[in-house]
Amino acid sequence: MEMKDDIYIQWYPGHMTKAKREMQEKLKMVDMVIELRDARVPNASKNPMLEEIIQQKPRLIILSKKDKANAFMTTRWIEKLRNAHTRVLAINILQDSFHTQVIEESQELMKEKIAKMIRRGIRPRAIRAMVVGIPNVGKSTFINRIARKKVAQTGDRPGVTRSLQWVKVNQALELLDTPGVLWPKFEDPQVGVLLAVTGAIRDEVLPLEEISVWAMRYLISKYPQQICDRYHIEVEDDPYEMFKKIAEKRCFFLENQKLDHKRAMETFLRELRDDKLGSITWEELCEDSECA
Ligand SMILES: Nc1nc2c(ncn2[C@@H]2O[C@H](COP(=O)(O)OP(=O)(O)O)[C@@H](O)[C@H]2O)c(=O)[nH]1
Ligand SMILES: [Mg+2]
Repeated sequence: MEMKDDIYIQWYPGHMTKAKREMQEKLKMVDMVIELRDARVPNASKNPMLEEIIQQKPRLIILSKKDKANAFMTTRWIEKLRNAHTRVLAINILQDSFHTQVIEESQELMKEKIAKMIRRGIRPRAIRAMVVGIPNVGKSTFINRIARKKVAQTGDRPGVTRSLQWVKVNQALELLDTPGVLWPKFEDPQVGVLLAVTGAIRDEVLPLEEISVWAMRYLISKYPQQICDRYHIEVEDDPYEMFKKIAEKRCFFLENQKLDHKRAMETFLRELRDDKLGSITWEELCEDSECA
């Protein structure tokens, strides 16, 4: 049985320290890091300590779930995140064929190191990379698809020590078979909201009203047309008015004949996550360096 990663379980301080230390151990074995983030929330889906953990290792950022994000915003995020030792690709991991692209980007990142080896007469071995990211960004799906087989991940359980296994992508690139699972930026409440909106956090642990009202407010200001197209209602500034209209439109009534706002909120959130409101990016580019 595959254990589903969860944003909240296990992340007490001791566990974070352990995850960090384990990753630093594994990093000694790799040339570069493939960091997965969710293209809809490129900032909220990062680990706050990643840069400190990977130090100066070259990094390929994969913005996953490209199909669910706004294409224009994804282009802008790619530009924002790219730098001298970071390359960025946006992909739909479930459908795109990204095998060649990932190999080429990795070779590009390792170009100087490879050239140096060749100059010194050393035949370059395959580039070794490690996949890292917070839960639910698509790490397992990515490894399985790029390896073109189901990679066993028995080492996911804590306390199971085993030797490092490499998954061969081709003769130029191999990956560590288990991804490094890191924690999100818990201390920022907005990150919690964004991870909830995108469905990375189980609904039982979040306040439905806060999440749906925030999401509706954001759509009203950035994606009003997508609300119109879905619900055929006129868009107003007040999110609560919108839930009222949705309840009316869908005939969501309580036993006392009053409108059932809660049901409208639940329906809206479910439809959002099922992509019924189209492709949406939930984070604007921020100017401060916190964002990269
Ligand atoms: N639409 C879409 N879904 C994806 C994509 N990548 C992963 N998923 C889905 O996201 C969920 C989490 O993926 P998983 O590989 O388990 O994430 P992990 O926790 O990082 O290992 C699964 O339901 C995947 O099918 C993508 O690019 N597009
Ligand atoms: Mg996984």
